Amino acid sequence: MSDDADPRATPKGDIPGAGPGEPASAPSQTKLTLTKQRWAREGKFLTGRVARPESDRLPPGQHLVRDWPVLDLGMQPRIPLESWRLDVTGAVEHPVSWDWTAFRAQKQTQETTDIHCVTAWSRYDNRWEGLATRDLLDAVMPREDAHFVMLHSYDGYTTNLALEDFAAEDALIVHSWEGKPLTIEHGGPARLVVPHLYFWKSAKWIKKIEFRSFDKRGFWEENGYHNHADPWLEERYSADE
Ligand SMILES: Nc1nc2c(c(=O)[nH]1)N[C@H]1C(S)=C(S)[C@@H](COP(=O)(O)O)O[C@H]1N2
Ligand SMILES: [Mo]
Repeated sequence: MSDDADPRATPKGDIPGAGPGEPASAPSQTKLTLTKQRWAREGKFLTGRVARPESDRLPPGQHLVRDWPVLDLGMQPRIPLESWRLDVTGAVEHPVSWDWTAFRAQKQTQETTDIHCVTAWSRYDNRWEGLATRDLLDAVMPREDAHFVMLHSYDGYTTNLALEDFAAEDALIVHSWEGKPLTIEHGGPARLVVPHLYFWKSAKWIKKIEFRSFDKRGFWEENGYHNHADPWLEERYSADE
């Protein structure tokens, strides 16, 4: 038995009132829900990731460490909380410039995730707390032409991500690790953590998040690293692109 042949059947995935050219019917159709429906239609944020058994937890070519190595360009900026700012700019409906109090007043999320560094160490079970990138997206509302994100840091570092990678459900802008404020060497006051990509995509000392229509390579992406950086596909070097 099948109802496939019935031409009157509503196509799967059809979102009432949000089709092309159709006005939103209910007053509850806010701009935000419409944007989310558009993302759903376009398949945004479907990264194709699957849950893995414990035996498959370590990506190819990685080894496990228990300590947490420090890697950066050698300059660790010290930003007093009184002068700290996070600017969210570019292709968004509502740009923001949060001071520390405003940033800490955002909705809080906790996640426990693994770190995979391109220099071949991985560290399991890091307990983070901060602002989920999806909640940041709800606050600033990316415009329809926003497809990429550039992260700018207080040490001059940059790194680029596709919007759907930035918006991964476990991606956070963190201020705490294991229940304590993030130390300066690991990117405090606040850093990005995008667990499903190599760790160079997780900008420390975050200063500005810029939404863009076109992609542009960040610091390591310009200097020989892969533009995407999926550890499960060993996307380490730009020569492999
Ligand atoms: N601002 C900034 N963020 C950065 C870097 C940097 O040099 N500056 N290095 C990246 C690299 S290459 C890695 S592996 C991780 C290291 O983070 P950790 O020192 O907390 O282990 O930070 C990433 N984020
Ligand atoms: Mo790295």
